[in-house]
Amino acid sequence: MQFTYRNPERSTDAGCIVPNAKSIIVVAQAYKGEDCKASQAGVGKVAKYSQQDNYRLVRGKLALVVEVLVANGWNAKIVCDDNALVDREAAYRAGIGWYGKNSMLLIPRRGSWFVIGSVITDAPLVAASQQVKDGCGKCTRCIDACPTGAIIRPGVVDANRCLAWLLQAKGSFPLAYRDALGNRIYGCDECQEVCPPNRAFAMREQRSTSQSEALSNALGDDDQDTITWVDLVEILESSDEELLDRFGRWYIPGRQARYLRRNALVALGNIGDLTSPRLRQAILNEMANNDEMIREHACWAFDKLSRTWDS
Ligand code: B12
Ligand code: SF4
Ligand code: SF4
Repeated sequence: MQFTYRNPERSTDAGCIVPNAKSIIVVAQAYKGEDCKASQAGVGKVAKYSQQDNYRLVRGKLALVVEVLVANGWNAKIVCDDNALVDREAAYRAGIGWYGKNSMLLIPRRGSWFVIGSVITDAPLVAASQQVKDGCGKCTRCIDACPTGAIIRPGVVDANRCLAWLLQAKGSFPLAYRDALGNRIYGCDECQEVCPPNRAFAMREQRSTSQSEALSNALGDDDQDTITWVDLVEILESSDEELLDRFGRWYIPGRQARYLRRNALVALGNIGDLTSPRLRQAILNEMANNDEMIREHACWAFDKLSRTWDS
C-alpha cells in the first residue's frame, strides 16, 4: 500500500516536518456517530468516523495549540491523517492507548471511537505520559467478526481484504468480497462494533452525558453537516456534480463519482428489493451506462437480486 509506506523515512521522522523537532502533542478526537437503520430497504451504512468531518474538527483544535506555540516563538505544524506521520504510533508513544488486535488504538475505558491528530514542534516539552499496557487479553472478537478475514494476525490487517480499503480503492470491486460488503457504502466498523471496551463505553455513555460530550458541544463539534446513512437508489439517480457536492469530503478515488455508484450497486445487490419499481429502474439505467465498470456492477446486482426474487 502507499499511504505512510510511500515514504517511510519521512513518515517516521518528525524532523522532516519541523526541523529540529523536539516534541509531538497528540490529540484523540472522540466521535459518536449513529447506528444505521440496517433493516430499512435501500439504506447504505456509513462508518461512524465519516458521518461528520472529524479530521476538520481535530485540525481546528490543534490550530489553537499551534497558535500558542508560535506566539511563544516556536515552530509548530499540524499533521492529521495525511501520511506524513504514522499517527497511531505517535499516539501510542504519547500514552494515549494500546494497539488492539484489530490494529486500532484503544483508550482504556473508552475504546477506539476516536481519530488522531498531532502537532509537531521544536519546543522541548516535558513528556507527561506513560505507555498504556495491552488491554485485549485473550479476546479475539474482532478477528472472528471481520467479514473478510482481513485481520490475519493479532495487530496485522491485510488492507487488500479490508472493506474500508476496498470501498476506497480504484477499479472493479473484487467479486470475492462483494457479498461480505453487505450494505456498507463508506468505511467499515465491524471490528470496532464487536469490541468489548467499545461496547462497555457505549453502555456507560447511554446512562450519562459525559464530560467530553459537554466539552465538544461547547466547542461546536456538532455544528456541521452530518451523513448518518445514505439512500442507495438516490446515489444512482444523482448527477456526478450532486454526488461530489454531497460526499466530497470522503476519500473518493480520483474524485470520480463513479466509485460511489459502484459501491452503491454492490450494496444494492446485497440488500435491495427488485419489487421496488424505483430500484429496478435505477439498476436498469446503470446497465445501459457508458461506463463499462458501472455496467458490470449493475449486471452483477441485477443478477443477484433476480436469483433471490426467483427463489
Ligand atoms: C492506510 C490507513 C488505512 C488503511 C490500512 C489500515 C491499516 N490497518 O494499516 C485502510 C483504508 C484499510 C484503513 C482503514 C481504517 N482506518 Co485508517 N488509516 C490509514 C492511515 C492513513 C495510515 C496507516 C498506516 O500508516 N499503516 C501502516 C502501519 C505501519 O501503521 P499502523 O497502521 O499505525 O500500524 C501499527 C500497528 O499495526 C502496530 N503493530 C504492528 N505490529 C503489531 C502487532 C501487534 C500484536 C499489535 C497489537 C500491534 C502491532 O504497529 C504499527 C506501527 O505503529 C492512518 C493515518 C496515518 N497517517 O497514520 C489512518 C488511521 C490508522 N485510520 C483510522 C481509522 C479510523 C480507520 C477505520 C476505523 C475507518 C473505518 N471505520 O472504516 C478503518 C479501520 C481498519 C483497521 N482495523 O485498521 C485512524 C485510527 C484511529 C484509531 N483509534 O486507531 C487513523 C490513525 C486515522 C486518524 N488520523 O485518526 N486505514
Ligand atoms: S474495518 Fe471491517 S473489513 Fe477492515 S479489518 Fe475491520 S472488520 Fe475487517
Ligand atoms: S475486539 Fe477484543 S481483541 Fe479486538 S481490539 Fe477489541 S478487545 Fe482487543
